Amino acid sequence: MSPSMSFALHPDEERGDHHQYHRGVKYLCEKGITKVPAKYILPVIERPNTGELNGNFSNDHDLRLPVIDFAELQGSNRVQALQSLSRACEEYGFFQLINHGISRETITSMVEEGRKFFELPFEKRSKYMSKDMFSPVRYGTSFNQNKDRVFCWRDFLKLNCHPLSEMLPFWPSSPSELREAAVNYSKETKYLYMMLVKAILESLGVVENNRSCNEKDSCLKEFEDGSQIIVVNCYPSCPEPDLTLGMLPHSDYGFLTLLLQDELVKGLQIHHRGKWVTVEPIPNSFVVNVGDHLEIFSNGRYKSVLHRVLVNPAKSRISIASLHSLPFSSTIRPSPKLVNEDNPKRYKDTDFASFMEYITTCEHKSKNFLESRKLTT
Ligand SMILES: O=C(O)CCC(=O)C(=O)O
Repeated sequence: MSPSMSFALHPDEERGDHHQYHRGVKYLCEKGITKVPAKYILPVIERPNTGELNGNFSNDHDLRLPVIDFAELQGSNRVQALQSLSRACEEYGFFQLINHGISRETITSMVEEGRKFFELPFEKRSKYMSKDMFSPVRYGTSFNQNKDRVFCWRDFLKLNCHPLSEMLPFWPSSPSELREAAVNYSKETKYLYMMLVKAILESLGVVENNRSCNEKDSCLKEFEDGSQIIVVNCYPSCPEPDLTLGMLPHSDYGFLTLLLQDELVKGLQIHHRGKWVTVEPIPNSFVVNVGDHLEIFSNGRYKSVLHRVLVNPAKSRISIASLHSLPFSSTIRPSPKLVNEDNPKRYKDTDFASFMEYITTCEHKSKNFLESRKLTT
C-alpha cells in the first residue's frame, strides 16, 4: 500500500490538487492517520537520520548552547556578559537566555492559548488561512505551502504585531484569552529584544556603551519601529518521524529571533561544525538566534545559522518564535562602522521586498537568500 493510501479520506478530499494537505497536519492527525502520507516524505538524502550520506549526520549528543544571563547583562557584569554574547553570536549564531525577566504567567498563558487555538475545530482555525504574507493573522501549514514540493510536519499561527493596535482587532477572537495573552507576550518580548539590540550594538562596537544609546536615540528608533511576528508552531506527534521534518533547514530572515522551546519535548537542531545537533531545552529560558539581517548588519561577524526541527513519535510539540527586524520598508546593509579597507563590505544592500520576491518565486531551501546577498570579492 502506498503511504498516501494509508488512511481514509472523504472522496471530496481526494482531489488532484492535494487539497487535504493544505488543511494542515493537525487535521490529518484528527483523521487518524497511522502512516506518513507521501506528500511529507523527504528524499532519502534530506531525512533526519541519513547517516553520513550527506555528510551531516545527527550527533547522538545534545548541545548545550552558550548561556547568557540577562540579569548579568543588565548589571555590573555587563562587560563580561557582552564578551560571552559576542562569542556566542560569532561561533554558534545561537544562545540560551536565562533570567530574562518575562513573567512565568505571561509565558504560560501564551503557550496555553496557542495550544488551545490548535485544538479548535478545523472550521474555526481555517477562517484565518491566508496567502497574504502581510496579513495581521495567518494560519497555515508546512513552510510555504504554496511552493513546497514536500510538506513539513508543522502547522502555524502567525500574528503580525506591528503596529499592535492596528493588528489586534484582526487576531483570532477564539480561544477567548488568546488576544490578551499575545498582547502581553508581544510587548514583553519586544522590550527584551530592544535590550538585546542595545547589547548587540555595543558588542559590535557600533555604539560605545550602554549609556550612549537609549530608546530616544535615532540609532534605536528604527529598531523600535521594527517588525515583530509571533509564530506559534504546532508539530503533532508523527507516526514515522524518520521520514519527515517539522521544519526543513532554514535560517531566519530577520535581525533576532526569540524562541520559546517546548520544555518537555526536544526537536530543535542546529547545524554546528558540520553536524546536526539537538538543542537541550533549559526550563524558563529563551533560545535566541541571529537572523540574516543581523549577519548582514554585522558584515558577517555574527552568523545566521541553519536550523531544523525533528518530530516526535509519541508527543506533539509547541514552540513560539518571536521574529524581530527593522521595518519592512528599511534597507538592510552592513553598518558603515564595520566596513573599512581591511574589512570590505561583504553583502549587498537588501530590503524586505527582495526577500519576499525570493521566497515567493523559489522553494525556500537552506539559506539561499542570504547566499544571494553575498558580494564576491
Ligand atoms: O520549533 C522550533 O524549535 C524552531 C522553530 C523555527 O525554527 C522557526 O519558527 O523558524
